[in-house]
Amino acid sequence: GKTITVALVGNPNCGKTTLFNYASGSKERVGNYAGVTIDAKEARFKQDDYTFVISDLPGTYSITEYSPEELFVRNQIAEKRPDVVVNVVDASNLERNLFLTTQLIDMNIKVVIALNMYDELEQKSAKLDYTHLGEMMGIPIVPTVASKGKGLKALFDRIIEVYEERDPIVRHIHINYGEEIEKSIQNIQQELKKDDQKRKKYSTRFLAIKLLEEDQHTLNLLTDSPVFEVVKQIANEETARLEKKFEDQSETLIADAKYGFIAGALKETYRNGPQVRRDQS
Ligand code: GDP
Ligand code: K
Ligand code: MG
Repeated sequence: GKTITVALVGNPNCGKTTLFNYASGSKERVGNYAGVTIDAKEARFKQDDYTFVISDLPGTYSITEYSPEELFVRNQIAEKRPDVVVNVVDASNLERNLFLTTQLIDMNIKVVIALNMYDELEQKSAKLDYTHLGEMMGIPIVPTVASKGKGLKALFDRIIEVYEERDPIVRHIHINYGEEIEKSIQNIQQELKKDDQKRKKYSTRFLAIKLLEEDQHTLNLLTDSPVFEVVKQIANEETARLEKKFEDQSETLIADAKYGFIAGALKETYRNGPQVRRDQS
């Protein structure tokens, strides 16, 4: 059979390690990464004809470059290139968890969302049309309760579908950053695309967005590129243009657009449960 490499990515405390242990039958206790060398725990297991090599990555709210954990996770995704990234999302904290998802969307990689803590959503009697939310993001969403092993068979079945490029939900969407930011992205991307090696290895849209965020790590990735000097200059010009026009940091503008996308998607798909009055309990 085939081997599929899978990386678990998500915020701290969303249930990654629980899912990892349950799926792989691992008895190993994976504690917090605080104070410990940052690494990825790896395990292997079979489902049907497939062997999964699954890794449990440190929890992060974002994949920028502000902490060693974030950089580690980013490199695991962008350089190690797992076949499928499982974005573990805490269903009881959607808005915050989906921020990381918007960054994965920019990276244009194969993603499946494990909508974990689904029991907590049900307890609140909240309603989420996760099929529609998945359609809007181009990412299949599978509800799971990792602590009870619920939904995990369905999750790995879905990973196979995505890996084999048979999943009808999967499509590459662009988060719309608004006319001006899109113009800037395009100008940078146009130049980046002249570098065949980089365009094969990375999503040029992701690189362009990161450059607009003045991300040093991305600049470092490009120092060996024949278009480096030109790209750097265009990125500086575009960043300055946006910051002047909107009187805000370009990184903030991009984050605002991401939260706008999430708010719009949840407005269409999420309904809060009825408020419970405290004095009744
Ligand atoms: P990680 O930081 O993402 O690795 O999260 P952990 O796997 O350490 O889980 C954090 C906590 O959430 C633990 O107490 C788990 O037992 C609990 N947990 C994990 N999955 C679920 C779930 O689906 N539902 C509920 N209610 N709790 C869960
Ligand atoms: K929790
Ligand atoms: Mg963990």
